[in-house]
Amino acid sequence: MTQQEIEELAREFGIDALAAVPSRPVPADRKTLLDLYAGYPPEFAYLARGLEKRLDPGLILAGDRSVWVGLVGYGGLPARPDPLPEGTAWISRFAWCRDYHETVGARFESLAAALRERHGAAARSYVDTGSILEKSWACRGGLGFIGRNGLLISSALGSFCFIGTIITDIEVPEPQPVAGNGCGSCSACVSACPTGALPGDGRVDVSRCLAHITVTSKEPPPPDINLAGNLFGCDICQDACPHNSPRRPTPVEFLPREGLFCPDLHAVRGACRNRDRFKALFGQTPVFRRKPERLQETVDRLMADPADS
Ligand code: B12
Ligand code: SF4
Ligand code: SF4
Repeated sequence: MTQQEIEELAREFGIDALAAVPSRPVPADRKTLLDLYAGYPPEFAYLARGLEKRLDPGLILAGDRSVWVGLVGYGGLPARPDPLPEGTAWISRFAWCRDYHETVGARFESLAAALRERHGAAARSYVDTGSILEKSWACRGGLGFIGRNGLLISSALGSFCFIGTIITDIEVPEPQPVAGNGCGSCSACVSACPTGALPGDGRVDVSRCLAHITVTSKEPPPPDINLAGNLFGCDICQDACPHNSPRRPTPVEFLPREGLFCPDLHAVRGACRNRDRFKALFGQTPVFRRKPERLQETVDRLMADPADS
């Protein structure tokens, strides 16, 4: 498979950047990763359980020859108002539209199906759904670098991009060398993070990260953590990043759904108490996967404590 053929496939399936990398175990230190995961909250115990597969895609697909990794940009507009309008909160860009596991997942699955049908290949696709170190493969594919905010940053798309992967038995050549760290002397995300969750070396202190506290945590938001107006997810360390400036336009399918751009907290609280309204407001978005009681705990905190906004 040539680079040109790979680029044509990306265009055909609506993937903004695509690389194919010869598959081999990830050269990460097993103990370092286990130590890292040991510091994560219990909701992430599955990361350590799947460690062997994360380090070696051959354990997912026997006979694997390459990992295809691609990016789909979701833009940076509209910008977050500063300050947020009174009585409203912020829903993260990835969550204010239809769930990317479905929309972006469908593109990678269609590409995997094409590899199976046209090339007789074995191919399995994932978008945040498998035991695979997605950012690491994107780096190896030369699609970007890991910033101090812990995210994959592409020169063309910034960090507002989803990552998808396909493990397959197609043989490919080695891609161009990986781009180096492009943070230079910047540390804007580290200073902007409202909870001090970024030590500045690419790691994230997950128990302090609002993306965990408002999306995956099964506990109410800790009283000592400033929610900074975030109802679901957090974009602050990405909004601060010069690689996301000037802001890229947002493709139509990733624009905020009605009622989800700076939603009114009273409306959200009402929806948390009524299943039909919850479905009408959040159905098919990532927010719908959150238990209404959990979301309401965040709403209550945001309404009770203006310092959180
Ligand atoms: C668990 C998880 C989280 C957790 C923990 C995040 C973390 N940093 O570990 C929480 C809930 C906090 C989270 C938050 C968010 N997440 Co998340 N998350 C994941 C998930 C499911 C697994 C990540 C993981 O395994 N982490 C553990 C570490 C060890 O693995 P790793 O980060 O991949 O690390 C490897 C490389 O990064 C590399 N590496 C690490 N540091 C450095 C430093 C340098 C200099 C270099 C060269 C390499 C390097 O080495 C590691 C081992 O190989 C991935 C999907 C996936 N399967 O990968 C999405 C994913 C990382 N999340 C994503 C998103 C969008 C987010 C949020 C932006 C959502 C939001 N707006 O609220 C936030 C961002 C918070 C932040 N600043 O990172 C996207 C990121 C896209 C991108 N451009 O990078 C992913 C890839 C999902 C997807 N398919 O699009 N997430
Ligand atoms: S997502 Fe928010 S809380 Fe998490 S590291 Fe970035 S700025 Fe900090
Ligand atoms: S804000 Fe600065 S330090 Fe943080 S990821 Fe972007 S370039 Fe790197």
